[in-house]
Amino acid sequence: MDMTTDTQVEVTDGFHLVIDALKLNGINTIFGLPGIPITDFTRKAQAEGIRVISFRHEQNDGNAAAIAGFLTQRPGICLTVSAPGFLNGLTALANATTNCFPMILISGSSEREIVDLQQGDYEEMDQLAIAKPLCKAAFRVLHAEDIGVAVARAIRAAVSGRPGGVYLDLPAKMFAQTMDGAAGKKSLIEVVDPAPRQIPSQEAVQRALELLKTAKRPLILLGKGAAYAQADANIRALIEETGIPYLPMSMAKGILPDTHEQSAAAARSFVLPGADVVLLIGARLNWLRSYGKGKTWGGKGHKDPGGQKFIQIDIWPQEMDSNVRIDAPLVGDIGSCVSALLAGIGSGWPKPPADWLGAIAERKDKNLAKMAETLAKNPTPMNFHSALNVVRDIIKANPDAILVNEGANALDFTRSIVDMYKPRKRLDVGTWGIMGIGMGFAVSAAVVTGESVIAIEGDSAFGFSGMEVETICRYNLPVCVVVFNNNGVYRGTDVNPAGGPDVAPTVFVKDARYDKLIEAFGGVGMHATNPAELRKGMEEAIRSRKPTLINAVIDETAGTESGRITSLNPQSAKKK
Ligand code: ADP
Ligand code: TZD
Repeated sequence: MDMTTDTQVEVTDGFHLVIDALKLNGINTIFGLPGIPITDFTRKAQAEGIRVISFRHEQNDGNAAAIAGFLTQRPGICLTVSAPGFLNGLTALANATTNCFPMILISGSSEREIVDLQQGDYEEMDQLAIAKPLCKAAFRVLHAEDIGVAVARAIRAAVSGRPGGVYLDLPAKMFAQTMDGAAGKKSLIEVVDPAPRQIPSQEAVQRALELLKTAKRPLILLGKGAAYAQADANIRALIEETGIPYLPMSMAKGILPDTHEQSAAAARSFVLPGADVVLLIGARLNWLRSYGKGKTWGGKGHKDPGGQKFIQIDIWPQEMDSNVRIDAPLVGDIGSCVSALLAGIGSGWPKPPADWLGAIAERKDKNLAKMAETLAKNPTPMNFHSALNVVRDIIKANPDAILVNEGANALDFTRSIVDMYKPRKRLDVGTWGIMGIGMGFAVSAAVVTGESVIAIEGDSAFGFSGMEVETICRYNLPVCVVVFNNNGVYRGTDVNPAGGPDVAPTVFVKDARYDKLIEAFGGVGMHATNPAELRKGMEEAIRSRKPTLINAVIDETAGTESGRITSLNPQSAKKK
């Protein structure tokens, strides 16, 4: 707050009211990138004790904000300049909304009068209209006295119900508006109970329990909503007390340790078609689960249901029946729903039939033995498996470390090979399979949790946010980036079908040295051509907590096009 010299009446302004409103609501970090009209805002925020983490591209601070929201259940804040900066941040806002991560994109904007008359202001754009279809809610504040309400609404919209992205438009003029300090203070709102519990109805709980009781081959599917909900102990109790096998989706890995005997992850293709009753906890039946039907689920044709009955726990009522019939919808927050189920099962709940559990165990043992054999090989050049065998050991020895992961093969193999031991430790490309989250997530995870971060990156994936290694060095974050370098998108072996001097569209510069990038900013670069070198580099990075980038040379012929989702590539009908 400033004191005016002439009247000695305390006045405040738009800058300070936004800062005070955020602080009042426990928001103490902003991920941003300065410029007109928000440069002074970043300075003032820092002066007022907010941690301002400044990035090199807004998509990355947007991703940082989104994952901060996932990790903390508080909206992560991304701050950008107008038009181009706003648009750069928008991908992250849309991705956060798609993934149900709470974040608020705050962008400065140009003068309303000029924008609306389209008179060509500096960075002119009707940002509010553009943001609206890509997020849960969008608000603009024209008067400083409305900041308190706007920030409160933005916070509520981001974290209540199904979490998601919110856009807050702050025109340049508004920052400088002044008002009486006491009135300004009074105008701020400390949000009470921003994400109210949503208790499921007793009938819905009863219906779910009755269906679960009839199951001969039950299965529980945990999604990233379950990780977000932070109901870890109750979810574990539900699984252990019912004895039902479970499958974790990618970012739900670690809610229970992946080595848990009830994990059916190594028997996924057996349990999905085999199950007769499936309990979904914070997981949608979207493309990642083959829409709950088709051959994956034991259906005859690709649109036929497999005959399972579904119980679905979700906070968003409209999620029910989005792909197949949900026989027992359980609408509410996961914490409340799971504890209601726990109360209902009591102590004498019968374990699932032994033949179901036995068949799963048999499948698991077989697949795990096969995997162990593959991991034990030590081919030259190093491939995904031999490299990931190292990462697997490192995470086992450092279960608190956070694993960020993107790429195609680099993603799919890591997900299936590297066991997670604790909740919310695996952060990845999520629902869209988006590339570019890597360094934003890594910076955020390190800043928010203080833990070591290991980012396993395909070389293509890394390129989307690679410049943020400077940010990692600048803030001296304990991040170890491992670039799985196989010379291209997917693989490095394509050739130009026309035979000209250009390389194929999926091919990069051969034998690039990504490790040199981080050295430019004072970080530690390493070059690893075999598992022993990779192990040494990763161990050293974890020990020293120094910003590190390891260029891990991977066989350029390893992997497949698009990893596990090759079949999603459309096929040309025309034969050449
Ligand atoms: P995954 O990709 O891991 O399967 P999804 O992103 O598809 O997970 O699903 C997450 C689901 O969790 C969304 O439908 C969302 O509405 C739901 N969800 C998020 N938070 C909660 C919560 N606290 N309580 C109940 N449901 C939640
Ligand atoms: N652009 C964006 C924003 N997201 C995407 N998912 C893609 C493009 C397409 N894409 C994938 O789906 S994976 C991938 C791209 C470009 C990179 C795969 O190559 P990689 O990993 O080097 O990162 P692997 O391990 O070599 O397969």
